Amino acid sequence: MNRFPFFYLVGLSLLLGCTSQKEATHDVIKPNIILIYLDDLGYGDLSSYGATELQTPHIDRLVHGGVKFINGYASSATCTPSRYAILTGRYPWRKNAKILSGTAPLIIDTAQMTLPKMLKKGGYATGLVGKWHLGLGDGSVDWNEQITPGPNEVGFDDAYYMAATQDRVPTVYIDNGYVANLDPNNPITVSYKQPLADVPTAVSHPEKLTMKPLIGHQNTIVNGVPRIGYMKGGATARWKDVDMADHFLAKSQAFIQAHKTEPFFLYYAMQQPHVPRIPHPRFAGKSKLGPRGDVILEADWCIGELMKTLEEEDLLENTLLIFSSDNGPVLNDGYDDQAVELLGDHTPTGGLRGGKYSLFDAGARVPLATYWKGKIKPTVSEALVCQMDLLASLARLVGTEVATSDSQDLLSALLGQTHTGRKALVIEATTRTAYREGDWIMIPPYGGRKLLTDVNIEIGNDTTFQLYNLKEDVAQQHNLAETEPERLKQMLDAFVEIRGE
Ligand code: NG6
Ligand code: CA
Repeated sequence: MNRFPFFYLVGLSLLLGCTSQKEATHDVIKPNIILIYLDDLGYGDLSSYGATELQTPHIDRLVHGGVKFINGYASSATCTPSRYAILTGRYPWRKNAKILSGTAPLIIDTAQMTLPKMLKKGGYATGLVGKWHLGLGDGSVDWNEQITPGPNEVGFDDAYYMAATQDRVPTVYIDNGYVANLDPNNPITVSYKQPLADVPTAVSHPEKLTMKPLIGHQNTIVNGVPRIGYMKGGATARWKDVDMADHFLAKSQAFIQAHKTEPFFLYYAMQQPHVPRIPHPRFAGKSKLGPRGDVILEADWCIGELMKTLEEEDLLENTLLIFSSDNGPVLNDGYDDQAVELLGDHTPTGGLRGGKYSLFDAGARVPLATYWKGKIKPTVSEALVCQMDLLASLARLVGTEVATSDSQDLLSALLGQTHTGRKALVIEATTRTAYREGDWIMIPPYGGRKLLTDVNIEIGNDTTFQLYNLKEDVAQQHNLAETEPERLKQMLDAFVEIRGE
């Protein structure tokens, strides 16, 4: 491994931090990188981002001990597009990325540059543990054979994952392209089109339900929970929802231990607090907020355990941790888990407007923090940054050349050395887009419902242009489109140019 580029590229300020002999001679050169990515965690869901009804001490340790971004964005307000962007460094609307079913084909081109491929080029061992949701196979997956292409074909040496979401079949773990613990005598069939014979669903066997659906989620019942899609067989391979968190944690710890003597990149894609929210019994009832709060506490504990492993292995000072979420919060996302009823004074959006699925800011603005013990000085940064920027930024960190267009090199902001980030960003929500520039956000007119009544979220549609100053009006209550026509025009022109329309 060539160690020199790091020193030239990262610059003097970081180098000055490398005082000890140990750091100067090895570990610090290519830090391990761990991307901790939650699912549907809102801007206000952490005590370090203002929550008072939930305490998340382990995540807070990262947020308060590193750079806490207050203008950090996922590319999108739903999962698949955000995950596409964070892994490819490309705007997801260029690919028309949308929430995928459990049988959708892989949407990342295997020739496409990705974050794990770039890091592999830089000498990293790369691992995925957790939620994938970027599609698998080429359109005709046999779940009983090798499932390819998938994460291993887009840059992960080692990948242990669920295909889509916890609420979608197949409800099995996949270990490097093969369903884990599959008994060939009990093969798996998955269908999103028609029901499978003799498979209990929420409609045919409501008495088998331990969690009731409110919207959708009417199909095959697994562990008492009705899912989206139909699945038969695979009895020995089916996951247990209650120990999914422990399972992914153990896999992550094993990956760290297996690669502790070489630079590694771990994408730890946690499932909380996406539905169905099923905490391990150790966490059930631990928050006052019902399962949604309980699984956030569970995720926080897992992150604490991961940190312990890094400390025990003496890796913490040589590991850059990046914490974020794929999109904003939702309470009722289709199951009766009392998220609305038990909310009390908790504000998952942290005062932003909208939520998951929304072009308003709670859709894509999420907690985002970087932590590197001894290297990053604690600070709160206003820099506008997007998860999509990790590709270009980390390429500079590890000294790998990579051609990017949408992904911007914001390494200095990510390391807290500057509070200057992007000038502008296009955000996406259910295939609609909006444009942020400086403190301003412009949402073009979109027809359709303003309120997604199923989830009770305002999604940003209006028949006229919307223009908000997020610094003065974080809750997006004052539409200034009419009073700021020149700004509106300038932003619209810039937006159209990026969108290429
Ligand atoms: C929606 C599901 C929701 C969730 C979401 C994907 C229904 C009614 N709603 O279609 O429960 O699964 O898709 O969430 O089925 S995401 O975080 O993966 O984007
Ligand atoms: Ca999500």
